[in-house]
Amino acid sequence: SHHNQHHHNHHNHHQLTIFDKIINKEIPAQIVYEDDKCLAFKDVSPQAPVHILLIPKVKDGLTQLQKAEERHKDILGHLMLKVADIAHQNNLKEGYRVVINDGKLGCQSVYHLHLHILGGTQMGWPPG
Ligand code: DGP
Repeated sequence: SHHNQHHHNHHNHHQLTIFDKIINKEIPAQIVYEDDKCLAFKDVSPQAPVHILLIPKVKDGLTQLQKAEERHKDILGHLMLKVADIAHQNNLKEGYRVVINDGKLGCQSVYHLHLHILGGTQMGWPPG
């Protein structure tokens, strides 16, 4: 039923995701930037010549952007401010795309907030 599906998703959103294993170095990833608060690594299924995911190391309920609350302001600001550094380090000097897929209709598949940084080619619009 719709109710059960909702309950199922709600439950999943509080569980660990594959990104926790990447943060904990339990599975390998091509890490391009790391500090005490965040981690950036190459997407395993790149949708552009450069496709990097940028994530907070501590999820703290930030399964997706629409769950953001006041307490997340610092980490959200930190992520936003790191995008340009990471993009420039990966030679995206003439521009790039930053995407957050939020929820089912946004095509989100991993419920640990992440920014996609895409580039290395002319991006299209609308994204579809
Ligand atoms: P989204 O659909 O917005 O939730 O994006 C999740 C992205 O995570 C998707 O582009 C593929 C990527 N991804 C999933 N599993 C792994 C993994 O194990 N390693 C890496 N590097 N990326 C992954």
